[in-house]
Amino acid sequence: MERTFLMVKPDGVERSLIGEIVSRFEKKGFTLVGAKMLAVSKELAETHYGEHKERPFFNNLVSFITSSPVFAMVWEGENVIAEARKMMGKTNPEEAQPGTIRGDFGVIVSMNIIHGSDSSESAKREIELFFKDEELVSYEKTISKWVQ
Ligand code: RTP
Ligand code: MG
Repeated sequence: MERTFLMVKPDGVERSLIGEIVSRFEKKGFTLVGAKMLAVSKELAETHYGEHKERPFFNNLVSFITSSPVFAMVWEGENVIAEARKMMGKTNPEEAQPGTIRGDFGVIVSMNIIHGSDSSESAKREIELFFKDEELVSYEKTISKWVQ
């Protein structure tokens, strides 16, 4: 089953949007297999966003992501990488559609609430960067069939 790495960024944490965001992915039917609060170090931020090293916004991006804690998650499900990106909306909240996380809650591109892996290679790399194997669980939803 496919897995992706999602992260509520410092603005989402400070604005108390963790529950809202987790809820959207739960209701969609995806399975949460790992989650934690953490303060991202400068080194971790630079590695995570390494692909943007030469971009003019890189330093701002690193200082923003290290400015306050984040909520890191691993979600599992059918086509979850692409679906989560759809649910997040476009990078720039000004262009993100209503109904998407960035469209509903984001204001500016430098503070756009949530990160999500953009490919299976990124997902694998980012999950390994943020989580140890023993921090992730694997399970089937066997109880819910008795209560629905
Ligand atoms: P993310 O990696 O955070 O999930 O966002 P993304 O894939 O939608 O966008 P990406 O191109 O990977 O950019 C990473 C983050 O850099 C910031 N950014 N600022 N000032 C700008 O023009 C600009 N462009 C990108 C955004 O915060 C974006 O999420
Ligand atoms: Mg990206």
